[in-house]
Amino acid sequence: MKKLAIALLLASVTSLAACDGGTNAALKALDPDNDGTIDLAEAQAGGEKIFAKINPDNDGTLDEKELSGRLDAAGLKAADPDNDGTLDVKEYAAVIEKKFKAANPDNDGTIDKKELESPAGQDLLKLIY
Ligand SMILES: [Ca+2]
Ligand SMILES: [Ca+2]
Ligand SMILES: [Ca+2]
Repeated sequence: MKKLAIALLLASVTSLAACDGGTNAALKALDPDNDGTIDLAEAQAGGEKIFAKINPDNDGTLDEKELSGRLDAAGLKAADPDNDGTLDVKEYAAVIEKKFKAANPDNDGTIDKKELESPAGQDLLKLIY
């Protein structure tokens, strides 16, 4: 029993460490001015890269399949005011801005590491990294 508890503990510590490493790597990649935080311009720059990356057919829009794992169907619907079932670059930038605001409760214009690790921050991260 004790062994199992230790194994479980180790497993959770390992996954925590992996998660933390992921956030650190993301922060580093998204923070070219290296001030330890992500501002909206940096978030949008990351978003542009992801948009290009997950749009291999290069038709200028992202459909539900291309967005899978980043934005669920409800998220797509909310981010799709013209209701054509896809996100163009403008709609994608708008949803990033919305999620950026949600992940920045102290409203200081930047996402710090702690904010990035919050559920809202992870939600934003899926769209920009
Ligand atoms: Ca920065
Ligand atoms: Ca649309
Ligand atoms: Ca902040």
